[in-house]
Amino acid sequence: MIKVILFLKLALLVFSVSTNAQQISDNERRGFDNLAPIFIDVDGDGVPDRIQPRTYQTYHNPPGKRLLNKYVKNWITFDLKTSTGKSIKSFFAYNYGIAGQGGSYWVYSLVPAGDVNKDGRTDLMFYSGDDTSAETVILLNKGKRFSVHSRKITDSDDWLSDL
Ligand SMILES: [Ca+2]
Ligand SMILES: [Ca+2]
Repeated sequence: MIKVILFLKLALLVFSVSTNAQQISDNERRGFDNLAPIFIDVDGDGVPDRIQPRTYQTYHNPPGKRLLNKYVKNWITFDLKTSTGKSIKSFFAYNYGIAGQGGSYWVYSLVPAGDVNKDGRTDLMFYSGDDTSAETVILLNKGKRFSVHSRKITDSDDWLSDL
């Protein structure tokens, strides 16, 4: 009986995650040049908290080699500041491609994912995609930090048929 309940809980969890994945609407997808703040109530006090997206690059050219575009990685990260003044800098960082690469992801989104692990805290979902594939990352809200719960890569055919 316990096994059945666990299975049902798991099935519900998977269902709610995939349901959330479908809820990202076109106007929630934004280019990596759109770094306008995102407001989500992450500490559950009823007041939206401010999440500031930020992009940066890291350079890793092998010793003695010229710095080529393929050695330049593009990252996006997020800084949280709650309405009560608590902050978590760079609570999640995501490598969305390399410089000069045509095929890297070009849109992203960060939205509430509901309470995925049922601990009372709202969790987040990060989405990144282009016209061929997408990746969704569920971030568990641990209060003072966020941890990656799952990553899922889908191709666009699945994505479109889900809409
Ligand atoms: Ca809040
Ligand atoms: Ca939670």
